[in-house]
Amino acid sequence: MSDEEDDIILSELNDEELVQQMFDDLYDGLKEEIEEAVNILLERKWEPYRILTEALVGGMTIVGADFRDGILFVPEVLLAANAMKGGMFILKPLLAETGAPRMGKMVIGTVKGDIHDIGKNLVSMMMEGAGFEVVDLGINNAVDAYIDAIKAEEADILGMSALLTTTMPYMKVVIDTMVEMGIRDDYVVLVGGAPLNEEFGKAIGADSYCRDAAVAVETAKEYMARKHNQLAAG
Ligand code: B1M
Repeated sequence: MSDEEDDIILSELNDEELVQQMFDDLYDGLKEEIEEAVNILLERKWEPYRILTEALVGGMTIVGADFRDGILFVPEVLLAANAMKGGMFILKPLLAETGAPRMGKMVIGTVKGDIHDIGKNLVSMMMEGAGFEVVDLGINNAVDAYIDAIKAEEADILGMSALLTTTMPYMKVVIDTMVEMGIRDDYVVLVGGAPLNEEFGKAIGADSYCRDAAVAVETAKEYMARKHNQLAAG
């Protein structure tokens, strides 16, 4: 870091400059600076969701592009991810504070062979914020972990996340196993992750592909509304 950067006082930047600085700090993996900036934006009455999407996810998009292009490498991206998590940790209780009524229960996890968890964590946070109960299985989940959890937790929804083209086919293994066990239709299966798309979601037999955390929340709400209507009608 240069001396010039050392001198930056985050609270003296205007909102636009501060978000730009957060992009730089996220890129450099500066967790404390990210946490300070998140707190400053909160003091400035930014909505937690706006901070999450505009500043943190925005910054991570830049990191992702340079990782793809071979400008950044795994250790640097890990630091960036750690800084992002610092910011998310502050926002999590605030996103969950909306006081929404309990909407339903979701079990979510990243699939076997895959250790990416930022997107999944974001989905969990947003779902909790919307009033869903979320059981987060973490990363690297084999089929048994998913099946055991949805049964034990009596979940309404199974959410799966995959960030690698090599791990996304594993979602089909889980869904096929549910079909074989005769329990597929007992759950709504939502899938997401950067390499997926609508077509893939359909091809593997998921109920819906969710482009981002906000879409996951809306989709989950729609399915729960349908379920409640069916129960009311039946
Ligand atoms: Co990885 N990585 N990574 N990585 N990494 C990607 C995914 C990659 C696209 C980078 C690139 O080349 N451009 C690339 C995959 C290429 C491919 O498969 N085609 C890649 C690679 C290759 C790898 C390694 C193989 C690198 C290596 O070792 N040589 C390795 C694999 C390790 C493994 O999993 N076995 C690896 C490792 C890592 C780190 C550990 C360094 C770190 C992860 C840290 C962590 O997660 N704790 C990392 C990171 C951070 C990334 C990028 C840069 C960022 C991912 C991220 O957090 N995005 C990523 C590049 C990219 O995606 N542009 C990349 C921010 C997050 C908010 O978005 O996860 O997409 P996302 O989640 C979104 C939506 O997708 C959706 O909602 C979220 C919020 O809006 N969503 C869901 C996600 N899951 C959902 C589940 C749902 C619903 C919606 O369920 C209902």
